[in-house]
Amino acid sequence: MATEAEAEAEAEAGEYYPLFETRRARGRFIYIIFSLSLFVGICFIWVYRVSHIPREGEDGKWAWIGLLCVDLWFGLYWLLRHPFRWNPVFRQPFRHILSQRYEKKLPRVDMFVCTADPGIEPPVMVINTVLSLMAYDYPKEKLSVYLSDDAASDITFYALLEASIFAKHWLPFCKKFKVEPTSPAAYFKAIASSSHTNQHAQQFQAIKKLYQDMESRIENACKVGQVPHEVHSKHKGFSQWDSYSSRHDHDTIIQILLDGRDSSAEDVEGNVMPILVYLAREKRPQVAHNFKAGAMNALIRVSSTISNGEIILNVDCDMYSNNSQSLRDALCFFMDEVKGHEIAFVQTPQCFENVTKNDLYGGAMPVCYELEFHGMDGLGGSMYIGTGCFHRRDILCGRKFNYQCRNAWNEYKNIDHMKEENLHKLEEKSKTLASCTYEENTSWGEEMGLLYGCAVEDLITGLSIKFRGWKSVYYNPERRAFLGVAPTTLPETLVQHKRWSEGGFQIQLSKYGSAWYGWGSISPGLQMAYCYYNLWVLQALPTLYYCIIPSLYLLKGIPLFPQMSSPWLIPYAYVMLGDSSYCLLEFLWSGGTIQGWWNDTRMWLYKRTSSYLFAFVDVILKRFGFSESGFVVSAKVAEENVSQRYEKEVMEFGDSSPMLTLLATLAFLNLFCLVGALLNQVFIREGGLRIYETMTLQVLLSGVLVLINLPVYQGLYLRKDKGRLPKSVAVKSTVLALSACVLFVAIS
Ligand SMILES: *[C@@H]1O[C@H](CO)[C@@H](O)[C@H](O)[C@H]1NC(C)=O
Ligand SMILES: CC(=O)N[C@H]1CO[C@H](CO)[C@@H](O)[C@@H]1O
Repeated sequence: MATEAEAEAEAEAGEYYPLFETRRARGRFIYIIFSLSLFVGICFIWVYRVSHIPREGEDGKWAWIGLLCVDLWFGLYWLLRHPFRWNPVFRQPFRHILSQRYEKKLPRVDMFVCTADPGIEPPVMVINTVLSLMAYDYPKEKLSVYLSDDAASDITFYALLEASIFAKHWLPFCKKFKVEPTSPAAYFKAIASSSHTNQHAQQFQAIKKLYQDMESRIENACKVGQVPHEVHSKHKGFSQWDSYSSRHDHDTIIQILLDGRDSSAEDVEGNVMPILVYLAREKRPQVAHNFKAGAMNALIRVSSTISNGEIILNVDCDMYSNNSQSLRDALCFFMDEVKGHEIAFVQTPQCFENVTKNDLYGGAMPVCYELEFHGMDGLGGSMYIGTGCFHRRDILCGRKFNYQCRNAWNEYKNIDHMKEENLHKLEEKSKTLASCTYEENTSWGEEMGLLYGCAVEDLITGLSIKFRGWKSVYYNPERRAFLGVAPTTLPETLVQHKRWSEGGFQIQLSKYGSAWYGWGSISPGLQMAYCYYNLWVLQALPTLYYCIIPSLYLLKGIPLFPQMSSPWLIPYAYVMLGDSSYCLLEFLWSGGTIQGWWNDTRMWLYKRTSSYLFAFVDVILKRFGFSESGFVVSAKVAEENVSQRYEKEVMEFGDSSPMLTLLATLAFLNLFCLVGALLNQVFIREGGLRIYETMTLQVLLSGVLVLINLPVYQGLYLRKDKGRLPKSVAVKSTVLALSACVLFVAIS
């Protein structure tokens, strides 16, 4: 192959430069010493628990044994955290070298955008994502954008039709003025807020008006729930909705809106435009549609007949491209002559444009994206997280790794079939590929494409690719490649984490979770790192135990931790202080704030005691064949006053739900226990500060839990707005917590 020969020649001449470089993190030695010292502390805690079990008949024996188990589990789980921190690596691509070497040979790229509900994911947002991708700085004849609409909404189709017309103005405008970001909505917002005057004011105003007109037409259509009459009759695409009966029961709808070929697919300056395709795969009520994985697989097949790009980019419909160069950056990894051939996918972090300063719901997960993913990359590759990820098509379709196979980038060919077959035939062919029955008796969903049957199809697919011998790269540029919308209410966040933790646990229970299945294909460190994420749900019960039992025993006056004067207090203090300060430092280093860390800690608690618990129960129930697997689309857009509260970082509790009741019950339980114990101290017991001496840690624990739950008490007593804790939840949880306390004290 020419490329390889060239590279070798360059390498021989001593002037070979790779397309990307990898740097390792420093300071690992200090980290290892520190972790070892913490581990010694943890061992002392274990020893204390084992050696101080209360004797038969003494109070608190069983509680103590429970704590022993919980402490053991926390210590072991803590060990799993380390592989992430052994060897974080940071990648830097060199796109100018890519241009020098491969500008003429750049591969075709197919970009998939999936949407599932026009009510939650408004069409205007979706087309902004589409437009931002179409405007990538890349040869336009090699780009294709596919929108998969699982709701088969004619309004989304209408929006895409409008976008295809607007794009004819937008793409030349972006090119001419080097517009960044290339999502029109984000661009106009950024320009509006920047003060410097615009040199190209006239064209700017013109295009802004075009955009606003389009936006209002689409929003109107959404409001009345109907496509304007004149458009409906003018475009033949809408006739495909004639046989449509509901979003769960319809034929495949496919429309090639821009075919990248004829003159109707040129922009206003006569340049080629990317191919643009709308797809709503066939749905029948009796056939499982496999959620997003099913949509992605239909897209993979349909795109293979239309453009067959070698690289597939997949983004959520709310994640617009914030950097028109990031496609070239990603290609640097794939096309590198030395390492590129073993890389299956390039993952960028999931970043959000509307995370507030202190990130009330912990949505940004800075430690995860700024540290842990880099750590996984150092161990053989980060996970595939379902958005902002570039894949090689053949690998996504099941190809196994083989040391012999080197990069072979096909010469770019004109898509001749588009000329030969007419578009109508091509669409007909694609329809069968997206039909419900196509996958029967095939290995789609098992070996090919995204895997089925797991709530986190992306994670398990990425893992199966690793098991086939491939590596992946985590690319985390300072200027974000994609920006999305983070959950803006508490219930949304909790539901999202329920799905994630549930899916992780499903993976752990599948063949991919076992240590021996992946033996030899992924490193033990990476296996541990995956375990760390996949076992989230097992944190639920131990955390609940820590939130309930020590506080109840505090109320009753039975100590479960070492006294102030005991030397055993030292390991406790060291582990607690050491670990929290380490986590705090890590959080700050990752770009968070102190208040943000406190919020993150609160969410850490809430996720464990509600999302993970419910996920755990659900997985167990499903194992025994009880409930149905359901995918909840997290609501992505808020009402007016909800977003105001979000910006002020006031917690949004939402409607009454079992998750909320549980959280509130725990909050009240701790409040009652703490207050009860203190009152007991003041009014009943004589002799001063006894519990401070004997039960310092329990008082502290309850105290911290009360402090962390302040928003709950506020939400009940102090707030008057709509986002406050629902009355019914407040009543239920107060009654529950109170009766738990009373019962517990009475039983003894
Ligand atoms: C998004 O892109 C703009 C430039 O267009 C840049 O100024 C901004 O920092 C980027 N945002 C993030 C979060 O990286
Ligand atoms: C959908 C949504 O809530 N968007 C908000 C994201 O945050 C910015 C400011 O931080 C708001 O202006 C958006 O309305």
